[in-house]
Amino acid sequence: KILITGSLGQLGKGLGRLYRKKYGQESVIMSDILKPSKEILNEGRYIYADVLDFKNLQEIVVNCEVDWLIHFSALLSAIGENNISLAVRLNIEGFHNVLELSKQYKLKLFVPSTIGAFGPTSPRNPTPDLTIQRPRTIYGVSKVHAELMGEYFHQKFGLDFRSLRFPGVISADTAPGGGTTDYACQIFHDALKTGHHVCFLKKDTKLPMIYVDDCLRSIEEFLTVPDEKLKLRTYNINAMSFTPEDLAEKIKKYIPELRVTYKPDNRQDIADSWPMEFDDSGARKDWGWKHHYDLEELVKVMLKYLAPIYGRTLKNIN
Ligand code: VAH
Repeated sequence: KILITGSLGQLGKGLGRLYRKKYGQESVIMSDILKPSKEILNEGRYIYADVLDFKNLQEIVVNCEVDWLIHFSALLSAIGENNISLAVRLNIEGFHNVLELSKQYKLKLFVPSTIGAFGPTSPRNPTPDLTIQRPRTIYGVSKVHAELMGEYFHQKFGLDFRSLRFPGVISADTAPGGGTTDYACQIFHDALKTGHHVCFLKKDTKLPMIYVDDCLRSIEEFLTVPDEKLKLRTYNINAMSFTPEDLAEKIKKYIPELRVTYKPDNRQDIADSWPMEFDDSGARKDWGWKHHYDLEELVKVMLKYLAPIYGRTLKNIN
């Protein structure tokens, strides 16, 4: 059985749907501390789970015969900087609970990492799998901690710990969750709703990005790679890099009236400390990772999904 923590978030929702389809509704237990939508409740198992409550988690692992644990619960980069003590508790203490249970019950454990696990002293153009990691956000520090602890428990106790470092994930069906890359989700809604987007990053801020379907497929593929093929427990995953200006230009092909006002805020400092190009050659070589969506495809799939929701029909979008 697969337990997903933080399953109502940007990645959890999509992975829950993918795994329910792939392994059957009874094999997937979506969990979070919020009330789920009717759709999520009706399409399979959902349970309240607070990763800060060890006993609660332990009961679920035992009673629901969990053997895979996908741990998404965390505060992302920007929101973590505004609530450091909660980020420490959730991203570190919560992770320790999950790590301890995975060891105790021999679970396969997946924890997402991020471009945010690197900092200003890491090489940024490109950033390889193995290099200096001195991130400047509590989110990044907690993700480096998770990578190191997971790797240690793998060596010491044989824990099947796996992690992928993701770029900014672009998705249409979940509201952005306090990340620094979330302008790239919001701009699509603003373009369709008002034609005006206020971007919290400078127009030339280049960041690695990935469309959510590619991100979720990378997890699905990575978790079924035979252990002997893995040279690392944590791999970079990439699809493309672009700036807010690049993205706005592509959207203007379909919504020419789009106007962007650039008003950098505290998230600019975070973005300036992150990779600009992300080297995922390790994942491509060791277990055959490849992305499908580039910037053109990303813009089309996002607008095709969102336009009807805003009552818009766009010309020349095939
Ligand atoms: C964030 N979207 O901005 C997340 C991610 C690549 C960054 O970890 O915090």
